[in-house]
Amino acid sequence: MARIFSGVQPTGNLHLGNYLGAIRNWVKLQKDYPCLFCIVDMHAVTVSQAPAALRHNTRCVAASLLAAGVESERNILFSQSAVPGHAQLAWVLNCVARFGWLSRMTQFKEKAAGQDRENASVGLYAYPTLMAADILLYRATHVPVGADQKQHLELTRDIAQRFNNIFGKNFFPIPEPIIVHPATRIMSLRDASKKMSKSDPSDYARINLTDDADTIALKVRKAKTDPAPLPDTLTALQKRPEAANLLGLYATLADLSPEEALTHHAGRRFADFKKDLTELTVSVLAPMTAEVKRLLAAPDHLDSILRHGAQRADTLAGPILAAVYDLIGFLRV
Ligand code: AQP
Repeated sequence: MARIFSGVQPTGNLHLGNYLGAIRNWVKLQKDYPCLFCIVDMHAVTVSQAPAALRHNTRCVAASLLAAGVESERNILFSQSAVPGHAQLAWVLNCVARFGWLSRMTQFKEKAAGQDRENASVGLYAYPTLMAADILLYRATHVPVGADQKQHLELTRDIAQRFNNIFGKNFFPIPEPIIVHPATRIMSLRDASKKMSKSDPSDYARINLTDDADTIALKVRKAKTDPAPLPDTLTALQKRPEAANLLGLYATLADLSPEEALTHHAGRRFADFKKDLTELTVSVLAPMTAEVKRLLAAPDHLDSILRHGAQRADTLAGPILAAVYDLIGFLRV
């Protein structure tokens, strides 16, 4: 049976990049497949998080997912640390994965490169085996992934394969990626060489799903651009990363191809184009922002949705984890 697992880290407010690159797609996928939507707080703590902020961000992410259209009754919405099976299976998979495999993971190298490598957490290094556990704990068959997670999903496939070879043929399905189109990668509004990110120290680098219309207008107005008007060919646009990012953002929000968006806006000055971009962004986000506010005002209700989701996830995971324990020889008394 097909089953999708998707995760998002509660490392901050969800932003337009998360929405357009991932969540909008999840909302479509939930119509055709049973889905687990997991707020991966255990992944978040692989880099340091302030405890109160982590709790707040977990509720914020839950509210944003619901406001974006994730249906918590049809699917399962929960936080990772509420289901112990993630940590339990991760340990087993740590022992199945090979040290050399993890050493080749480029995301660890990139993330650890920004800090003193000796000081990076062991959790950051082992992040991919926890991700493998997230997926395999539910025998998920499909995982929507952006380019940055492709290598981790490959590793999950290798781990599943090795487990199957050692302990039991075809126990884990080998999960398939659902590749997100690279054009939906939204870059920082301050530096188009970096992706829009929750943990960017500058709030002007991103548009949050909780930003009001004035804040969105200000951020778009301040978004880095160059002095020339928008060009009339995609080739010319590609040479101007900031312009390409804003046009790409417009195209994605309007459900147009970059070519179509360029046909509408070629030759326009940024001052004018940015007004249209603001209007479009506000029209897409305003209903979500209002719903996020409403949900965050009732944290008990949000918590009960997450609690119910965790119970359902735990019910699915229990027999799979028990079978893993039997296969590897843990005596269960
Ligand atoms: N800028 C982006 N454009 C398109 N898609 C994006 N995603 C993230 N940023 C962009 C997609 O959102 C999903 C959830 O991401 P995540 O929270 O698990 O982790 P991330 O990719 O590390 O996101 P951030 O915002 O950059 O968080 P931090 O700053 O904590 O690292 C994923 O499917 C991701 O591809």
